[in-house]
Amino acid sequence: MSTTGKVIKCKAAVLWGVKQPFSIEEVEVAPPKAYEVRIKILATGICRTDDHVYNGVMAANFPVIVGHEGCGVVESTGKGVTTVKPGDMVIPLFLPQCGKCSSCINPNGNLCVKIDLTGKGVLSDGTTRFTCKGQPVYHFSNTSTFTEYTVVEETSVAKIDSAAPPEKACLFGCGFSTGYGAAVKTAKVTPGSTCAVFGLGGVGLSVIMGCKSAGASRIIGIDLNKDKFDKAKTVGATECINPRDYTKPINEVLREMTDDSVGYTFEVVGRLETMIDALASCHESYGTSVVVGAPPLSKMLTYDPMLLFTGRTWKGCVFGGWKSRDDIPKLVSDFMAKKFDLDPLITDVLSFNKINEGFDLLRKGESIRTVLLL
Ligand code: COD
Ligand code: ZN
Ligand code: ZN
Repeated sequence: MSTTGKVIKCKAAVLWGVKQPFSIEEVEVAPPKAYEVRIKILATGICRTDDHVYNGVMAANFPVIVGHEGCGVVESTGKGVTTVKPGDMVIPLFLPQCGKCSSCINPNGNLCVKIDLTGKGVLSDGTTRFTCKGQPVYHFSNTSTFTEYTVVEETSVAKIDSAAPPEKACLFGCGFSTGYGAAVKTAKVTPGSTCAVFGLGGVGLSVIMGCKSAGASRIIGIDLNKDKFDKAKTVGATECINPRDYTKPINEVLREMTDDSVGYTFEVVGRLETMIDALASCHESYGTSVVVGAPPLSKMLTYDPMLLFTGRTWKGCVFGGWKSRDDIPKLVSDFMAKKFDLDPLITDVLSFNKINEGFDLLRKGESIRTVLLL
């Protein structure tokens, strides 16, 4: 029996308040309105940002359905939707691409104005499509993937190869694309270059994969936790160092190690100190340093402007710098063509009901990515 145009009752993991465990509830998901798409989610990754909502350090309205790294199949579409149809395999996008705003129009921009940075959690008509126990439940980051069905705007959906395996393709919704794009799209790492990556979590590992696929000759991984080194080498790091093993500042260590030839550095920790260390570690004349980690809120940085005066380039990126609807399908095609392997990033696969266990693994630092199957 077709569900088109009808309310769907299904399971979702609802966060009722800060630091309350995910509660698997029966929710009602309204049909998509005009320019909206209802998606059956098949798999979703757990990202640090979802935990930031749980901890109350990221703005959101409660109750809320979080999750923003998913893959699913279009169940139905609202009036006016032309770019996807029922049955299409899709990735919901926390960074939309409306195609009309100043970032979308400029070939070098990607920060679409439709991104929901303030956590208002409603669709463009100001309402939600989720209800639980008679109460509206808020959306998250234009996505909400911790549910069997979600509704998103057409501008927040990328149609991908229907043969892509959802339990891997979900990583294109956030972690992999963010790191890989920082290297290949934002820094534009060149063949034969030397790169240094600060922070070897899932996003840092994806940066390493990007540096490798761009043809870097040396990729140096940097982390305070040496347990991260083996995995980093598996995905392409040529060597790994721990700043705590040296008395000299890390930029001097890197200069000596590389005969002063670090072309690209990446900050993938989200700390002010490592942002400056990464900047100082790239070549003073031709080096580029990319801020990938989200900085702590309302914190200021002071730095010696001589670091830039000599010629360095300092940049940042959201979602790797990709134009989400245009570029994610191409990245998925590259994956299907075996240009890179996502398996090293997926440490755990659990059924959706075990979502709280998945978050425990993240909090203990034991997982890179946990994928939940719906
Ligand atoms: N020096 C070197 N390494 C360090 C230091 C330090 N001072 N401190 C911590 N580390 C290491 C940790 O040991 C860890 O291995 C790594 O840094 C961080 O990894 P994880 O596993 O905590 O996190 P990731 O890789 O999944 O994500 C980290 C980011 C900082 C990239 C992430 O939190 C983030 O800011 N993402 C980008 C923002 C964004 O686009 N958000 C939108 C949707 S998520
Ligand atoms: Zn994320
Ligand atoms: Zn836009």
